[in-house]
Amino acid sequence: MTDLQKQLEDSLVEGLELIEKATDSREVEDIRVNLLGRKGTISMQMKGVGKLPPEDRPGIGKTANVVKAKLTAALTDKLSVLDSDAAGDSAIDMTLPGRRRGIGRKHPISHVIDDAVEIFRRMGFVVADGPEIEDEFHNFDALNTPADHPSRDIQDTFYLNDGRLLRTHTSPVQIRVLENQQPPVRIVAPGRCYRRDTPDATHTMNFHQIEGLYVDENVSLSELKGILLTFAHEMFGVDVNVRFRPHFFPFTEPSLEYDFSCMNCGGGGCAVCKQSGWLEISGAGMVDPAVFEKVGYDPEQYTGYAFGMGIERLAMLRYGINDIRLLYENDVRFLSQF
Ligand code: 2NL
Repeated sequence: MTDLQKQLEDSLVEGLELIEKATDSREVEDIRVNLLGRKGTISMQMKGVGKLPPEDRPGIGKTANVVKAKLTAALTDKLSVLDSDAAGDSAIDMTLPGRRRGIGRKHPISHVIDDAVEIFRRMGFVVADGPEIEDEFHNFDALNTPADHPSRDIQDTFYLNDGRLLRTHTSPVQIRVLENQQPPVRIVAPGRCYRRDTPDATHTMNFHQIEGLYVDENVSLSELKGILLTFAHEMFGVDVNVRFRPHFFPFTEPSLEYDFSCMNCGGGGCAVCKQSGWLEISGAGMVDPAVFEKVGYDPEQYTGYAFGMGIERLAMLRYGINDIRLLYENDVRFLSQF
């Protein structure tokens, strides 16, 4: 081995050692210049090639190329190791402002349900809950709804293949409570209901209802009116009045529909109440004795009132929403207003 060959190989070993110990990219660059630069160790050593006998020259050239290639590879590897270490540090820029996370808020339907429940809770009602998939007995039969009643039609109710159905109101929740509890019963049942409607500005195939029920000895219709009037005052303000109109439901007798005086115009007539001064809210009545018999209550001993309310209807009146479908599109620009 020639002296030059030994010098080149020593330079390689020393160079690799230096590269290994380098701690930043500037140091690596200095090592590169010192070894491989125009005036670097390897270049200077190669100047001696010309003085060698011609037969030794190709071997030295080969060694020099191998040494250069190994050093270059070691320099590149070191730089990429230092780079990825540095990336780990610079990913945390302590001077950047924090990223603000959007704060979610209650859906207007949940808002109205929570407020309605709280109002009824203060009047002594307890919340009851039950399944959304129901059987015909709890959704229809126990509510004295005849087998040929139009609401049972497949055009109006979603049936499952096994004969069960998606509840069309929350009344079955109340039926289940009556089956399992003795009077006095004073409950509200808020929840999701399903009906086969064609969606438009006032209908969706699923909607929310809150129903109330009070059963005891000597419960009267005038108490129902007081409860609904108090609810109207708490939900819409003390100027709102309530009126009853006669109606028919299979599960109540007598049955009625009730209206709130228009909170938009104070009852004088406007576009919201279609100039009538009144807004139809929902139905109510005294529980039909046939319902008491279905759940094993003595209809001679007990009376009770029941009422329903559409949550979406209340939300639309409260927030001035003119299309029910807005409540189901989950457009953040809409939802962030509540
Ligand atoms: C409506 C308004 C109503 C009831 C719901 C009810 C519940 C039981 C017994 C008797 Cl367990 N009635 N609920 C009563 C009247 C009206 O909802 O317009 N429904 C068609």
